[in-house]
Amino acid sequence: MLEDNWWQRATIYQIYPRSFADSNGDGIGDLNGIIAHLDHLEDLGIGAIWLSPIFASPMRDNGYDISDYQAIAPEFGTLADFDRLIAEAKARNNRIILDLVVNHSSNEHRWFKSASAGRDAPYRDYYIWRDPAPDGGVPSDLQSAFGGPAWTLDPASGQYYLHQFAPEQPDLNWENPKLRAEVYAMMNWWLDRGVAGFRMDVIDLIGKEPDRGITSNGPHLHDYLQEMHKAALDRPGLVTVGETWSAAPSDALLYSGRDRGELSMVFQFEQVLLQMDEVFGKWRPKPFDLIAFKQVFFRWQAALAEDGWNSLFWSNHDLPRAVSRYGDDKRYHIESAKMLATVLHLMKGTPYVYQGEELAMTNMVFTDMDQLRDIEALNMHDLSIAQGMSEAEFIAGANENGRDNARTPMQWTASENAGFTTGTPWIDVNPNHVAINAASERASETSVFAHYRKLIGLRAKMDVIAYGAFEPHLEDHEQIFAYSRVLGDERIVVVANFSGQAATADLAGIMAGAGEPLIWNYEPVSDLSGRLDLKPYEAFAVHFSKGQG
Ligand code: TEU
Ligand code: CA
Repeated sequence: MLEDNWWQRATIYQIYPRSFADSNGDGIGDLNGIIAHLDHLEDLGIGAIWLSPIFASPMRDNGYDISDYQAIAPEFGTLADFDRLIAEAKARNNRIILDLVVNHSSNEHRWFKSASAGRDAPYRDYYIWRDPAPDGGVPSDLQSAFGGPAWTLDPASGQYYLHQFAPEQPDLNWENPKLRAEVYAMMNWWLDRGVAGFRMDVIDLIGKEPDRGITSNGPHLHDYLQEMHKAALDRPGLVTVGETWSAAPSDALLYSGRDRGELSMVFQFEQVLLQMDEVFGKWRPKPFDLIAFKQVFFRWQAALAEDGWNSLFWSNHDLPRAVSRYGDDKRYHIESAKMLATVLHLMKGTPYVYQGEELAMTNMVFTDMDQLRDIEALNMHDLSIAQGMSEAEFIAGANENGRDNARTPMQWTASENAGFTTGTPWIDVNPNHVAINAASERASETSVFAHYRKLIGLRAKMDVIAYGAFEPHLEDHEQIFAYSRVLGDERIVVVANFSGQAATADLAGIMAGAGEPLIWNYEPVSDLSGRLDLKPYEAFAVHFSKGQG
């Protein structure tokens, strides 16, 4: 049966506001900059924009540390600018999704300032405080995601507070019903202003029970989400996507099952986690293993076939640029970027495009620690060096996987600072903007941008892409990523060479004969009747319907 939520046909675009477009020359992207570029997203066919946090914040983690949930960061603009953004987006059939960061706040939030006043302070219970261990040290050995202990001592009260990220990001206490009610009221305030929904930062962590060593997937996590749904999310047309690094497919069914009353979908990260080293994590990445990588997607597609809903993404503001990580941004830049888009956008689920991905923007080449801005990289640098990693290896790891790769400014034009700002950008612009930029991509019918636009358009009009069943092919092939989508008498076969070497695929058993070429990155292909020879990063989809083949 076909479901009919707009977000099951739409493609969502993520904007990292600080790096998207600067309208006033202070070197920092802002809301007016976004408004000025909405036509870019309209051309692409985007149905909703997820904005990384735009709220008041000391910006220790670029807005993932919020000091006022109901104010816009002054460097990004005003509430009036935001209302205009909603209206201008709506005029282009586009919607705005906000980033809800409620596992933690900033230490400069008025709640935390009040809470730190003393053990009896009115907001004390909005956060998580524990006495020191008998030896005076940290209450437990929980570690922060950015390195170091997850507890920091508040000297005034003699207690430690919990922070799963930086010390400037104290964890909120979801066991406190007053905190929960206050979050739901804040959500309703934004929804009443016209936002279409929320991306929920590390939402799998809100049920933490630090005394039992539980961080993700706490016992009350789903109770809280169901309560949140009743209090704020039960509105027609609303979309929600939870960021859940801990989720297995069985968890995704709990979050996104249609009768669960929780979320629309979650972001899952199994394909990212399997690339990480046991000790040094992403700073010492493992060699890429396509078979294991495919297995993750095939497992998720199968598990959410009847209930729940997948989100599809290669990159975001925390991950390296897709074409650099999974393609070849030197020898096969255009081909591999189109291949990646093809593979992702024809699976079942809602695709997400991270700003610049549609231009095949690449990782940066950082040569010096001074160029890095990310709090995670700066912290992990010191810790990794202390653990015996060399300076050169850390920079190499940061170049491959550091979060700043995704945060270099959007490349609008070939001119100075890529047209991002007339001032000094807060982080270096990638020098390759002279060749890779929106102006040239939009002017070409064969660009990566044109390829994304075509894929997004196909999903919007073809039921088989939005709702067709997923069938994996060639699961043990070391170079090829292939699958079918099937609905009624229709079948789309997607075949992609995920490698820089020629590859051969035998799909004769899948569907013999001629179909209609749907999309390709070398030459159109219509015939799957025999062995197929694919060029490096070649990818195409063929559409078969009744009467053909
Ligand atoms: O990310 C959650 C998270 O776990 C990441 O910090 C992840 O560990 C890291 O990127 C892997 O290298 C979310 C946001 O997306 C991220 O930008 C924030 O820094 C973080 O939460 C804290 O709010
Ligand atoms: Ca600005």
